[in-house]
Amino acid sequence: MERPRYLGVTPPVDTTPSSAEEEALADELLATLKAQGQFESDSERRSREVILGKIDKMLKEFVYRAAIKYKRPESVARSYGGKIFTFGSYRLGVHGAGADLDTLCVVPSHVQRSDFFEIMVEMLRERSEVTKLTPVPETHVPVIKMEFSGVDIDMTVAVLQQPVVPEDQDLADNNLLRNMDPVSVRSLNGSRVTDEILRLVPSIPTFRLALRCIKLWAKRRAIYSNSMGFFGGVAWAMLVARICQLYPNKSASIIVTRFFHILLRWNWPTPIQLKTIETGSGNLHVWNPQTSLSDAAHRMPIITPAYPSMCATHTVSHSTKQLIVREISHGVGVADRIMRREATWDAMFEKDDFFRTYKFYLQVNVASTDAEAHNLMHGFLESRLRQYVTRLEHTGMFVLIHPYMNSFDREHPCATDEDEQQVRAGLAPEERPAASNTDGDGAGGEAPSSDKDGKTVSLTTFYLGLLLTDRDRGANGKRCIDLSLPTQDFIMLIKDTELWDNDHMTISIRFLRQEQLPDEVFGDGPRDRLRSPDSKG
Ligand code: 3AT
Ligand code: MN
Ligand code: MN
Repeated sequence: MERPRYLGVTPPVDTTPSSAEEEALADELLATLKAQGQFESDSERRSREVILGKIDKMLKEFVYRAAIKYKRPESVARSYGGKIFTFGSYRLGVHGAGADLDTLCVVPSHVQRSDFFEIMVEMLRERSEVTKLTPVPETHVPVIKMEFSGVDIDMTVAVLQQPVVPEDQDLADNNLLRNMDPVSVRSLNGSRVTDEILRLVPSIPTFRLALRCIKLWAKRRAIYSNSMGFFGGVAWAMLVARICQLYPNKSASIIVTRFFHILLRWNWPTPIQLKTIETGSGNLHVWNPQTSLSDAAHRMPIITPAYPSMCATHTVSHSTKQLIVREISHGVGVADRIMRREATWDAMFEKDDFFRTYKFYLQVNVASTDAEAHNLMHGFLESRLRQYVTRLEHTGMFVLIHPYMNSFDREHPCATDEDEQQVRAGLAPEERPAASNTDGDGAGGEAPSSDKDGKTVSLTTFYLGLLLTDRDRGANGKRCIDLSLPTQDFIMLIKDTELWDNDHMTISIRFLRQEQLPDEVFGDGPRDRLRSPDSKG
C-alpha cells in the first residue's frame, strides 16, 4: 500500500507557506514567550543534560546489581544494559524554566519492579545530589519523585520482556508490549506517546513554538489540568499537533490562529486523532466508542497515537466542556486581533478573571497540623474535586460549576486554639479577630516554631464558581440554596481515604457570595466589581 504523502487522518487544508507578515508574527510570539520567562537558561539546560547522564549511569549500575542479586555470573552481569528515556514537556521540547524532568528507566526481564523500589531507591538515597526522595510504588504508574541537583525528577520504570536492553533500544515496536505486565505497559505509554506525537508533526520547531503559546494561554486562563476536568499537557500537545498536520507549511502564528478557529467549530464528540487508531494484536483495551459505553461517554475525546490508544481527556465534564469552549471562543477574538495587529501577543496571556466572574462560590478548605501528610492530602483532594462537581451537577441547580485550577496554599502560625479553629474553617485574616497577633505582627509570630504553644496549620483552599439556574427562586424571588447533601457526601468521600488523619486534619466547605471572597484571591489587582455571565443575580 502506498503511504499517503501527508501526516494525519485527512489531507491538509492548506499546504502553502506563510507570508512574510505571518513569519514576523511568529518571531514576535517567540520574543513575547521569552520576555514572559518561558525558556530555561543555557546553564539550566546543560545542568539537565548532566543529570540525565548521571541517572543513566546509575540505571546501568542498578541493572548490574539486580543481576548479581539473581546470581547471574559476574562476567555477563555487566552486559544487560538498561536505558533512560524522557517524556513529558522536556521530551517534547516545550518545558519552561523549573519544569520537572520526566524520565523512564527501561530495564531487561531479570529485573523486578520491586528491585527498582529497593535497590535503585537505596542507590539514590546515597547520592548527595538527591533530596526530597519520595518513592510512590503503589499507584497507577509507579514513580520515584525526587530533586536531583535541585531539579524536580519523576522517574518511572518499565520491564521489557527481553534479556538485554541495548544502547540503541527503540520503544516504537508494538511487539514490545507482548506479554508485558500491565503496569509496565502504562509506564512505557507516556514515552511512546510523546515520541509518536513528534513523529506525526510536519515541522517540530513550528509545533514547539505554537504549543508553548497554547500551553501558556491555557495556564493563564486556568483551563490546564487533567485532574480537574480540563486538558493536560499531552492533550494540548495532540491538539496543536493536529493543527500542524492540517497546515504543514504555516508558521506558528497561523497554527495558533487556526487552532482557535478549528476548535471553536469542532463537532464534539467527534474525536481528535493524529493517525488511524491501531487495533493491535494483543488484548489491550483500545479506545472505541462503538464497543465501550464509557468511551462513548467522553465529551471531547482526544486520542493518543501510540498503541494502545486511549482518550487523554476522559475527565471532561458537562461544566468543564462549556468552560473550555468559552475560553476557545474568547481566544478566537484575541488571535484575530493579534493577526490584524490590533493587539500584541501579551493579550493572549492575560490572566483569567475567575474571582470576578461569579456571584457565588464554594470554598473547599483542608487543614492539617502535619505538613507532610497535608501534602499528600492536597494531591488527593485535587484528584477528587471532580467528584464534588459531578455531585453538584446532579442537583440540577446549576447551569455551570467552575472548578478553579489553582489552589491557595499557606502555612498559618496559630497562637490560640480559637485562631486555629478559625484558620481550619477557612476564615481569611481579615475575618479573624485573633489573626493580628499571629499573621502580620513581626514580634508575635513570624517564626512558627518559636511559638511555645502555637501550632502551624497548613491550609489548602480550592474554589468552585457557581452559576445558578433560575429554578430555585421561591415565590418571593428569594433563592433557597441547600447544598448539604452533595457536600456531606463529598466530605465523607474525602474522609474515607487512608490518607485521612482525623486527629490532625479538618475539611470545611463554605458557600460565599462574591463580596465575601478573601483579599488573597485578588492578588495585587483591584477588587473591582462583578463582571459576569451571571448577570441575572
Ligand atoms: P510540565 O512542564 O511538567 O508542567 P508535562 O506535560 O511534562 O508538563 P507532567 O510532568 O505532569 O506534565 O506529566 C508528564 C506525563 O506524565 C504526562 C502523562 O503521560 C504522565 N502523567 C502525568 N501524571 C500522571 C498520572 N497521575 N498518572 C499517569 N501518568 C501521568
Ligand atoms: Mn513534566
Ligand atoms: Mn512529571
